[in-house]
Amino acid sequence: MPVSVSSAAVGVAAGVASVLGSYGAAGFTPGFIVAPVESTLSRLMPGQVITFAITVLGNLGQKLNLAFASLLVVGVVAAVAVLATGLGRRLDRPGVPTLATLVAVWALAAAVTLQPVQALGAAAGAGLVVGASEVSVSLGRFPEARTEDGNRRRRVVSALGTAAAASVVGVVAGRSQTDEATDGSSNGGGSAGDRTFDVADRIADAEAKSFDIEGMDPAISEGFYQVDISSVNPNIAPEGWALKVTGAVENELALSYEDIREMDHEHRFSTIRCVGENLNGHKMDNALWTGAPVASIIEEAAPTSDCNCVMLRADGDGFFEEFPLDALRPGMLAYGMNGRPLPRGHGAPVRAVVPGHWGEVNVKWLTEIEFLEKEQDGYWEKRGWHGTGPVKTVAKLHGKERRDDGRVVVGGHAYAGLRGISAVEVSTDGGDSWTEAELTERLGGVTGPATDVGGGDEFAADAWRSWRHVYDPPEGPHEVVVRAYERDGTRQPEESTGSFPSGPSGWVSETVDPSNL
Ligand SMILES: Nc1nc2c(c(=O)[nH]1)N[C@H]1C(S)=C(S)[C@@H](COP(=O)(O)O)O[C@H]1N2
Ligand SMILES: [Mo]
Repeated sequence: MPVSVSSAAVGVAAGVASVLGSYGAAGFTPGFIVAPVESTLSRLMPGQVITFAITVLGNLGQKLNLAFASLLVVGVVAAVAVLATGLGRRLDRPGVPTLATLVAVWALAAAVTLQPVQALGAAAGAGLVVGASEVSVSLGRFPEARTEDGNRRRRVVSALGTAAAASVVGVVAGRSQTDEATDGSSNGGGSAGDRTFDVADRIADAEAKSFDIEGMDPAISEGFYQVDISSVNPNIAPEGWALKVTGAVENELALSYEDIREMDHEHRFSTIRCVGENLNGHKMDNALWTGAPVASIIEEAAPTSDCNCVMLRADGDGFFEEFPLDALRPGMLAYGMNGRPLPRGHGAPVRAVVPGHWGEVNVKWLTEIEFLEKEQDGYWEKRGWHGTGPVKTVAKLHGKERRDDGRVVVGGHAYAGLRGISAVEVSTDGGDSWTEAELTERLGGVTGPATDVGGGDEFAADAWRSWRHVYDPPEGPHEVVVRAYERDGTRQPEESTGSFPSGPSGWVSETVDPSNL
């Protein structure tokens, strides 16, 4: 079937309107027609490509993937609309092209998203555009006087105009749908406002142990980073959620959200850091988590294998990670973050928080704990990463500020997982001489198993500490280097490596130019 330029233009307009119509109906949730396409693309992407994207393109890689997936959907819907219009027109009955487009695009969207009701948004977008182009030709006082060319122009112009209008409506509606799904919550910063959980004393403790330096977060991160295998996060209501405990256990369990909420709970500061981040990057953050210790669940399930390995899974996005059971034992099933319900982007309704290990084992939207007979690779390990072990030690340098008296203040957060931070040293001459930095006390107000690992009951065993150093700067740019010491006195290794495959290591070193501060 030959396709004219004008039909193709109407088709593309229908494709765009359908993607934005779908966004309008579903917002940025899995019902959005692009979501399953994007997540399938990232899942199929070869390990090397995805590693290149992470280490070289950073967050841009995922945005490109989303853009590509959107274009792909526009193209497919355009083709469907052109076909449906063509077939409909052969029947030579007004309305048939529009109806055929509506039905075909709805079927496509419903099949892709498995959300038949929200799929109406995609169908409506495409249907409106094709409908408008039909109407523009059939209406008019002297249709017989119209030329073929004029008709073509009218079809295209009305299709484009309708697509533009539908897109605006879609964007506005989609935003509010997204907000609704995300509960209006941001990413759980530490600032004031009504809190669901009684954590005011702990938040106050963290505020008191924060340094206020330009460029550096307080002790509770203001914008907790997010790393996901898919751009569009699962959207799981607590009532629809369940946790299965399966595999090599004496008692398989199925727990509802209510069950988890009825268990003993604790509030615990824990830092999470992504293995794929840059050495002085921003994918390391700290929050106060509220949840149930996982130890009692492990005990109730009674593991039968001696593999010491466990797989956590999230059905919502198909993520899974395997790591030692001993690492999970002091972990928690978190449903609160900084005193509020866990935000959708951080794994609502329940995520794992595993002390001391790289971010990837902190599985979000957790739906299954499977005890294994023997070890298996997790999602990222299948792609070449070694990101399930204990974190490496780092002292970040994010805060840089010039004081009125001309002195310079630098600062950051230091984190060594459960090995703990005992000191941070700073050099302002590229590593020739070193001074001990000021260090905040460990965050407090924590009880529970994670604190058995040194530090006593009052301290968070797995939270970062903040450092600060004030000095008289030399003239012009100079190199500031930072290095951390663990609790047992071990100094972190100087040698620097990239993040692939087992996380970045080395001393952070940044050029500071006092005249730019
Ligand atoms: N279900 C699921 N859990 C997940 C991920 C994911 O993509 N899907 N990403 C992991 C990675 S790589 C990291 S670093 C942390 C990040 O947690 P955050 O997004 O709350 O910062 O979540 C982990 N848990
Ligand atoms: Mo990560």
